[in-house]
Amino acid sequence: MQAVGSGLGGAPTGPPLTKFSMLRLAIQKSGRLSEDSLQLIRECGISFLSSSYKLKTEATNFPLEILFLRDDDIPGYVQDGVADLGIVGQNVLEEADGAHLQVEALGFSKCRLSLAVPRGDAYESVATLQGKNIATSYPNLLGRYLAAHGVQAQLHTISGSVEIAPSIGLAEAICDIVSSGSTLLGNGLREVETVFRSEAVLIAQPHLSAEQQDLLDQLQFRMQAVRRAKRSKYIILNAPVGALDEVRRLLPGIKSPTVTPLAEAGWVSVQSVVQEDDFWHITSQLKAVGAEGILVLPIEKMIA
Ligand code: PRT
Ligand code: ZN
Repeated sequence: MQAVGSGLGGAPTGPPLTKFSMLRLAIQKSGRLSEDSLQLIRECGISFLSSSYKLKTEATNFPLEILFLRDDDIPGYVQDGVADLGIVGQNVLEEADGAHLQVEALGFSKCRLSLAVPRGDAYESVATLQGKNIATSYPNLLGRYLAAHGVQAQLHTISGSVEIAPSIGLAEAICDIVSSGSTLLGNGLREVETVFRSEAVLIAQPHLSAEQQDLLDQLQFRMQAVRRAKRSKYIILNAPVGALDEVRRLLPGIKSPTVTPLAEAGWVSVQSVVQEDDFWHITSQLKAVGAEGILVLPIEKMIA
């Protein structure tokens, strides 16, 4: 057992915490969501004792208890109020008819639920699947998708290794989670339709007390600050004074960039924030207007 987490130092805090109330957060015990879920909690400045064999743990500096469960059980536990909050894939949530529980998309574990057919098979549109056998672990999501497209098919619900169903003669098509696409490729399958796009989401039980709602607001405030920071970079550069208007246009920052004169006459240092997605595009334009010594730093937390 070891102490993990960064403590409250440096974490965004927001309004003061309400006392005498607590939230129970269910996360996946072991699987694709586990590490990113724990990481997010740590990045929110919440410390807790972690061990690989425990089923629950308590945060040491926030009124939060963490339950470790199978992901499929999380929507039900939250719906019933056994857990107040959960982190789960939208695919699992939607399959369990729990979409109304979602409070926040978390931006990790992005994947898609897709239909796939053997690479050599003819496929024109979803209508090609009329009357076919389709293997899936997501009969509800797939059933709704096919109904919306007016297609009737026989769905075979299996819980794992869905991708081998066509090669063993169980089905002519499959519907499964795809991320890189290499599993489909390795099994001679071709992705033909995206049924549902998914990412990890925070869910909450419908009957939180006012105090618990306060705590959830605190938690969301921190999660949003962490996500905003991840999407942004801090940028520092030197530019000739004559290029300043152009640099300011490229780097508007949150309010406006910080501009300070350099010891060398005719030059300024500019500090600002750029979005990760725009970074390379903007950097090449900055160089083109004469910027030099461009430094880019990660941002830990970003409060709007
Ligand atoms: O034991 P427990 O029930 O808790 O876990 P699990 O085995 O049911 O779930 P797990 O850990 O595999 O996945 C948890 C969640 O991660 C899923 O519900 C999705 O929201 C998300 N996720 C993201 C994925 C993938 N990426 C993913 N690639 N879930 C599954 N896969 C599998 C997919 O089923 C297929 O077998 O990976 C394979 C495809 O991957 P690529 O990269 O080859 O396309
Ligand atoms: Zn599962």
